Amino acid sequence: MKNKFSITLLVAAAVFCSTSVFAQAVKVKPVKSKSGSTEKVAPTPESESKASKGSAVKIPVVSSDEVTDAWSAPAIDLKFAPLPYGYDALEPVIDKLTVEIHYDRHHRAYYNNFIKAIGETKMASMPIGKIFSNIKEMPDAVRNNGGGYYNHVLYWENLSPKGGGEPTGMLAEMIKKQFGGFNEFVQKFNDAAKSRFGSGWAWLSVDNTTGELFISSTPNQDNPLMNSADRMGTPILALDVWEHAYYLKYQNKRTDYIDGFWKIVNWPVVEQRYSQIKIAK
Ligand code: MN3
Repeated sequence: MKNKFSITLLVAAAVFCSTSVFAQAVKVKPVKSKSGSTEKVAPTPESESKASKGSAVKIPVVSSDEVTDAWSAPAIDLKFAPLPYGYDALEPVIDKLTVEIHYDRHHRAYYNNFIKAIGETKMASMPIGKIFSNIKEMPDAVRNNGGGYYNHVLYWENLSPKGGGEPTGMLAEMIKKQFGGFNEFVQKFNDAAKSRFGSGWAWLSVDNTTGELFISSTPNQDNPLMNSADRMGTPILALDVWEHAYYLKYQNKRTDYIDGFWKIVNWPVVEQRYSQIKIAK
């Protein structure tokens, strides 16, 4: 069994490292299984179908303080990754100028200010997930800029000009099991995104203690990894509902932007994140 899980883990790591622009930029080390460790990765759709088609869906449990291995580096070593596509690639859902300003000015500023805020402090050597899980004790500059940096990496990565449609495999099964179906899930996510007052984010995450999927929204640049969150978890789908994400094209019509979002969601990336989440036995 141990070998099987090791293989699953290495395959998942290889897929992740070969497809993630962020992972390439940061030069993430492949995931290694620790001797005697009880941690495992959630089964991939492939391994699941090979193992026991039609068997009960197991709920993965996330180990605390873990984001993904892409984020395990000391925070000071994290890089500002290239955008995974051109500025105009998400048109007509998100226009070229919005993507350019959002990525090259807003996102870049969060990154620069985050690195500036943690430099010469003990936070520099901490993984960003560890900083987030203690965020209530950290300075506001770290909370706002660290969140702003991390959240946007997830957001750009979970969008694609070839996106849309529905998830498959384990994630699709879990969405059906927990929300009743894909359409019900979208409705609930939209409600969270539309009802967030002011600036913030909507999320699909995996609960840190129960392993269940859950939908939430956070204010400002907070995220579900932060110990300030109403419910903590590891986010696998991010939607930015700050006005800077949509105002040039949609003005006050946040609802239209949210409806368009589903046409460009990169489900393979979201599924990959889900499969990478570690199980604490
Ligand atoms: Mn933004």
